[in-house]
Amino acid sequence: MTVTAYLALGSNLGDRADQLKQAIRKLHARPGICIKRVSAIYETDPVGFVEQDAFLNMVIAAETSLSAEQLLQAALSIEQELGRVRTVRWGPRTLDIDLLLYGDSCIEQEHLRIPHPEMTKRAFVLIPLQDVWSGETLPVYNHSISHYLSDLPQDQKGVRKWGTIDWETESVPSES
Ligand code: GSY
Repeated sequence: MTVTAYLALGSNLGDRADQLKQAIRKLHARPGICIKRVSAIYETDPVGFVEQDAFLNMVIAAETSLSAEQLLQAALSIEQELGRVRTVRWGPRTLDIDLLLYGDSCIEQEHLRIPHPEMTKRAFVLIPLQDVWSGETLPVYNHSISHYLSDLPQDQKGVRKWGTIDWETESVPSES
């Protein structure tokens, strides 16, 4: 049995676009994970700890035969493989992979909450999710992405399209 899972990727340290691309390639190379759709890349103003550089964010849809826990472990180990550096909590990071949705599951565990509890409050998640989301309402939340986006104040959006990624080839969009 396979499930479609949605993952959010973000980076604001080092070669941001290359790190996103490597993360997608590494996820796809893992047994039981097949990347189906990738959003555009968006440059986004930092949320939370605002005194840091802009992020590149994107969302990917993956078909997986892994459990949600196994998928989370794969994401965490890829963050480590790509040399995740996080100096300050909520601060700059080379790569962040968050599991947003796992089919229509609702999971409440200490280290794994699905759907991601903050996803409907973050334009840097909702806008790229729109690129790859094929359904109407979001599972468990039961409203559409545009419903949640229209609830966000304009000044919290801070999301600009930056480029697209061709993760299946060697070329990477340039940071300059
Ligand atoms: O939650 C992921 C890390 N993160 C981000 C992010 O990915 N993008 C933006 N724009 N702000 C963020 N603040 C944190 S923490």
